Amino acid sequence: MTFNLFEEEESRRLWHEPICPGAVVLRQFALADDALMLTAIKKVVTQAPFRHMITPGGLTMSAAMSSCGTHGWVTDRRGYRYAGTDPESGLPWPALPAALQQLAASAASSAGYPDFVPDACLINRYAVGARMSLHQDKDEPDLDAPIVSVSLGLPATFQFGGLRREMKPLRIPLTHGDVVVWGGPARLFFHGVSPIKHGIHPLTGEYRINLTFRKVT
Ligand code: MD3
Ligand code: FE
Repeated sequence: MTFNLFEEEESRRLWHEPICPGAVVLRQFALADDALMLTAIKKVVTQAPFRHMITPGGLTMSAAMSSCGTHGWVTDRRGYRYAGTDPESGLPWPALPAALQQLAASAASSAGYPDFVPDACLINRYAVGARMSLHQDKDEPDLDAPIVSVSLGLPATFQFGGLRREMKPLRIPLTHGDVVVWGGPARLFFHGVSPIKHGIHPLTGEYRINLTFRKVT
């Protein structure tokens, strides 16, 4: 048997970090596929460009968003919902790239959700200073399905609370290539993203990109 120091080093760079029952960070799970994912996203956003949506309360979101898959998440003065077409174009959302769907399914499987098949991906783009305030993700009909999130580009501090908004959130650093799987008891926990600090990432420049894979149908 050959003893490959480099291989051992490579495997040591990827590890599971449980946050609480139902939530686990898979550090650098997506790192090897970073360029592939960014290329796929670039193609999606030529068809469904990033846009700053308006909340029902009339505020413009600081993160720009797009979606791919059977449904996209949209918000406007009428409320939040999943929609089968992009309201900007009236066209169906771009297809969910198979390589991205497979990566999300394999992350979920590695976290104990072997049957997760996402059908939608929400793409969030954060410029320096952009944030996301504490919220719950509860627009998906099947709350037994987890959500898989992939962080790319500039680092972020993720805020992870509990079932009630008042619970003081944990602060979890997420960097390029980190994947988080949220399911079970953590699925409805409040969460948010602190304002992105300035920096330049070699692949994304002055942005953080977050992908969330969801089962919407
Ligand atoms: C915990 N996005 O798109 S991903 C969102 O970094 C969203 O862009 C953040 O919150 C971002 O809705 C956080 C991590 C995440 C996603 C869904 C969750 C954490 C979650 C659902 C339940 C609990
Ligand atoms: Fe969320």
